[in-house]
Amino acid sequence: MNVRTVVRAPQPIEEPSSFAADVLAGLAAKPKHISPKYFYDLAGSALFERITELPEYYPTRCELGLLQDNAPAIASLFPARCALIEFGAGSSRKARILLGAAATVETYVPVDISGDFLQQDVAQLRRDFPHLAVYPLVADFTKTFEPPAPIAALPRVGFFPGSTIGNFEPHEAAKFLRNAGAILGANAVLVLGVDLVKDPAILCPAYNDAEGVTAKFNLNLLARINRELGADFDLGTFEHHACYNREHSRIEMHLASTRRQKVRVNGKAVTFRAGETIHTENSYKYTLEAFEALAHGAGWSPLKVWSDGLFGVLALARADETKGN
Ligand code: AVJ
Repeated sequence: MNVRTVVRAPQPIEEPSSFAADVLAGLAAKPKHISPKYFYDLAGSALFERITELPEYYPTRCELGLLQDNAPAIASLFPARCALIEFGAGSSRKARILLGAAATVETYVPVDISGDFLQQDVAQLRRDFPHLAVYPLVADFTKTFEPPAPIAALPRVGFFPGSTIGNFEPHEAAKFLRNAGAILGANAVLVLGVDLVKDPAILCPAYNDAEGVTAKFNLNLLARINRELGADFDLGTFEHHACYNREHSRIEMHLASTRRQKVRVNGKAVTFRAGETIHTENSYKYTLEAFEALAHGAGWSPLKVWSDGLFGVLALARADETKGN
């Protein structure tokens, strides 16, 4: 098989029409909401890259530092001749840190719902890691999928960086972890990045940066709906709101209508009260204890944790594999 070919999962992947259907359903709901997975069109992905470089946005810097400082220790937990499966691989920047320290990884499988992003750096990866086989896989990792046939016999290590797990409701995060266990199988290790509960004086500016990049990122969702669904959102009449909800340990992002208005989306009228919001994202923050308890309930035992107090990188093992240890 040509490793430059994107392998399509045999399971049904997300239907192209679901963006329109999801947006219309979310705007008809009370309160209005749209899934954060729709932030990441080309413009949104570029804005997110800029967010990761903002002085206020600490998670990416913290995680890269933890991965760099501890790559040999993390890699030492990987089984020999394993496959590294990355869930939601946008760029392979973080995986490269692990791959550089883990000669034991034979195959790298970046999994993403968007084939465009996957194709991008496969060629460069192969040049940088000539002994590594790369099998990009287009699949929705919130559902189950079959790993590519060439890795059928290899023990697997999962990698889910970026605190992307924070976008899930806690029960969905548990479901993801159980699903990852089924995909990764026996002897699996899972390396996860998790953003931690902290002083709102640090949390809030990370989602309300002085330059307004996060506001642009949030508002791009309306621009995308205008572009792709022929809607007529006036971006000048919506404001970016981000606040920490202590009760639920999460940052919430909303788009607030500054006035009463009517918008047309895909031929349908959507009305807004003055101040009414569209809830666009939850970014859950965990204590290490709370996250370990969640993982435990989903069949994973903590092997080791690396943290700088702001962010955590956790290595988990399938609970059945550590029994009796
Ligand atoms: C990619 C989900 C981890 O929640 O911090 C950044 C997305 N939203 N700024 C996060 C995001 C606003 C990010 N995650």
